[in-house]
Amino acid sequence: MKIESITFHHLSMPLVSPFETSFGRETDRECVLITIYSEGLVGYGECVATRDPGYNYETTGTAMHILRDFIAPLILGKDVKDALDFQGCVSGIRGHQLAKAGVEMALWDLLGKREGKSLRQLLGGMREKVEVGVSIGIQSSAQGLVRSAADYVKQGYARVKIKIKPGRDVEDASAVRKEFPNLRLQVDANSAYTLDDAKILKPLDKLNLLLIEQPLFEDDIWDHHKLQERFETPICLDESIVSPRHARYAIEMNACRIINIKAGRLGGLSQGVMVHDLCQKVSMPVWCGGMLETGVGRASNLAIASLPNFILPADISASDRYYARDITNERFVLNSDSTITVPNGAGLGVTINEDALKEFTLAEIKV
Ligand code: OSB
Ligand code: MG
Repeated sequence: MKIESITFHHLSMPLVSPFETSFGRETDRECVLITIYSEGLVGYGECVATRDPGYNYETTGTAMHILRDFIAPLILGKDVKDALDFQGCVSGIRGHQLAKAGVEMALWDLLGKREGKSLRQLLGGMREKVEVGVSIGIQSSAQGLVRSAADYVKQGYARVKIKIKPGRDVEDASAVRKEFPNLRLQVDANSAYTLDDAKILKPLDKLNLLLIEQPLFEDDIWDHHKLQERFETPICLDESIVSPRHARYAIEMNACRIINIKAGRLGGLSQGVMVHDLCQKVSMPVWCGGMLETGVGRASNLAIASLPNFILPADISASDRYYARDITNERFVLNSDSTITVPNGAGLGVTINEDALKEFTLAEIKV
């Protein structure tokens, strides 16, 4: 596909309620919408970089810089055949996975539109709907957290993930478990602990959790291996797995029993599928993580989560969990069986609401 021009929209969208993790609190969510024009078609991709370098080192600012000054010049005017061809084009750029992944998503959208196939079909997904759960941020109190969890359970979410940090961990998780003895429950620390202070998490082992997500440093794999040896509950890695190579390291080191797949963190959907396949070979379950995506990224997450080894429920909630107004005309809703339906249209299967896009745009660059 000949890449004729690209637009980058730096967006800021109000969240329906603040989202707090061990690394900070967001009331508005920033990201970059990538629009690629090619042979009469338009492809969209979402770069899930955040305003602050809290989840990883990338931000919407670094992403705009890398996208405009380094990635765009490598593909503009070129004939990019597919995702792997694109990965070859940008292989000289170290890191910046979130920026690369946003462009790869737009290329998949174009490929699907050209071939009249959905992203799910292109990736080899088999499910028409995906089982989902909700991710709940840190609340002002354990009682507040229980109320929030109760609200989501009532809406029909059959799995809940709660964010933890030192001082807000065992007590919070125990309070939710006490109220919901049979709820599928998991926790996410976003790298807030050291191996030494993770000792205090030991009581979590008695709460029948599905998994403990990313307790230790974002660039660590080895200490997670040591921690996994001391816990019955599966450790799940998120931040630490930034490529299929890292997934192999984690598997070989027994650093975790589950991997969270985010195409963004891995540098693209193609890399996400590779991690999926690698884990499937060794019978390690995976699940699809989220980054508070707009309808664009949400469609992409649903497509990849339809692959067979996505065994645990995804962090893909309904659109209204985060946004009163979204940039897509399509909104995702929760089905009564705690699933969300994977889009069927060509490519991502979503269209852009230009008025909403305008409303949320902080800056726009066209190359
Ligand atoms: O660690 O999974 C994470 C959101 C922003 C950054 C990191 C994470 C998250 C979430 C939200 O947990 C998942 C969602 O999109 O609902
Ligand atoms: Mg996580």
